[in-house]
Amino acid sequence: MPEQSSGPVEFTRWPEADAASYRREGVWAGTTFDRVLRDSVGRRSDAVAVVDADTSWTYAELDARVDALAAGLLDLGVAPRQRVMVQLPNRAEYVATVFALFRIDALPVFCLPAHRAAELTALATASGAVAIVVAHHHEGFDHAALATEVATAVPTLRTVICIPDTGAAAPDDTIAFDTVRGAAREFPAADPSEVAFLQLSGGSTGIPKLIPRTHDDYLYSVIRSNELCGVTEDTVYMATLPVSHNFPMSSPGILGAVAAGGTIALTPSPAPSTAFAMIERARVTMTGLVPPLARLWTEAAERGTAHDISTLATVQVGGARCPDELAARIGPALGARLQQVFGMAEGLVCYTRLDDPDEVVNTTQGRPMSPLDRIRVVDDNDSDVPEGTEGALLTRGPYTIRGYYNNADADARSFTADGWYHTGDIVRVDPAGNITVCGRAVDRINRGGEKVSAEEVEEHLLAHPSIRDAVVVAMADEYLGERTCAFVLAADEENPPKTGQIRAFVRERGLAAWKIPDKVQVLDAFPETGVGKTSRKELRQALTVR
Ligand code: OOB
Repeated sequence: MPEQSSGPVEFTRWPEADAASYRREGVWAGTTFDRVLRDSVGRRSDAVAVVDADTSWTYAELDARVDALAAGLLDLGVAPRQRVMVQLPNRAEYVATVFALFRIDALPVFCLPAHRAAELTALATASGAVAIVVAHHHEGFDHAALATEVATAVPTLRTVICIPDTGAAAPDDTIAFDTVRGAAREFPAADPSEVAFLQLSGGSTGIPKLIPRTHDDYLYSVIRSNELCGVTEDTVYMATLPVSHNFPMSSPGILGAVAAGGTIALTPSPAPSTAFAMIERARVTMTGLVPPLARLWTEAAERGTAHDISTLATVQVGGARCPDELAARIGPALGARLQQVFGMAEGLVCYTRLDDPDEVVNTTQGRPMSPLDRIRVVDDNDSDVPEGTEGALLTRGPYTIRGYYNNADADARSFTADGWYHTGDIVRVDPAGNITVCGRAVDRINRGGEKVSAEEVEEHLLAHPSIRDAVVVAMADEYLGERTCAFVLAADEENPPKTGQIRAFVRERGLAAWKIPDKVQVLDAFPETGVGKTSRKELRQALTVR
């Protein structure tokens, strides 16, 4: 069903009684992202709001850019409540674009620079986006060409806005980012209880799931994160991970920095050499990393760095399980306090507290940030397990969604009738309430924080004419935690497909690089469970016993 490109954005609301109590208790503060920015501009106009590799803007400068860009977007025909895909790398224009969309009450759709044709086409179609904002080349890839191709395929997507390469013109069929400027005017006010943007799900199914987040619910998570992480106007938060991820976006992330009137720094690359230089230049106090990156930084710092990274006070690690051995090394190596973050784009975010004992910080993933978060740990029959026992984590609360965007099938799988979200994670909770993530219940592979849906990759493999069946499973990996292995059955056993060809085939279908199977193995048959289903468990085990 093609999604309308304008009109109200439907979503599953919280039950009225819950919403009323969240408002009464001031948890949902009734403000918007635009007002949060305007407040910080009012208080901190001359303070530095955004720094990247070659830019530094004060709050007043950011505000002026947001004003001009917002007006320019309206002049281009982007209307309130319409969706606009943002596929920009970590650079200052990212911040201006997202806040300009908030200012005109349009909804950013947070895409990642690694997304390719398959993902962007699916996201454009599912969101009904009318425009996409890209930077021409990033890491050697032509994003303008890709965006133009996707716009040709998806009828609603009519405008490609492109930041040209330095010194070059914007390519044909795109609108140069800098020309999207309009005269100041009154902008439509957003409703705090409505959807502010569409976030992407880590996903365990073939179809991308879009996550509708309201101003009220998301701002609560940002403000509460700020309190808990000690974010103030002196904080310089550096987005090291791709900033569209929920983690650097809001936990407390760049939005936390803006809400506190602090500074956002954006590093063009997470590699220690580049990132450490940025820490020194912007006097970064806080950042968030996935475990493989935390290992790279830790090892680099242990070897010794010429850069002064002594301003770094808090280093967060999340997105995937941080090995205890690594956790113990991060703080001493980087000269900062470690904070583990276990969160999900659907809502719930858990933190270790800055004053927790080392034992808790180094071995658990913390506890929910809000006293209003509710969690349950259940067995296969959805019955609560005894405290301290492993089980599947369910959650519900003031900033956890009650349904995906326009996706009844996914809702039926992921939410109980009374609104609990099935996180797909297997956890254990200790008597103090701290959560340890032990594994996952769904077919999702966590490749160093980047999630891979087994089903999504299997669907692409099955499109190969020489493949009769395919199963994608996780294989343990020292560095990334997990990598992907695809087991396939040949359509013609005399003529099995070559494994290299299969990987090239998946890449050519336009999948993000992190989803290309790390390993492909052709089998004669799949092991089966007692009821004749393919046994993923046995396939996973086959990988570990070698
Ligand atoms: C974050 O969000 P998503 O939506 O990309 O992925 C959520 C999933 C969780 O369900 C869990 O399986 C895994 O990522 N995860 C962790 C973890 N943090 C996330 N598994 C073990 N240990 C951790 N610390 O990844 C995300 C969103 C907000 C803040 C931080 C991470």
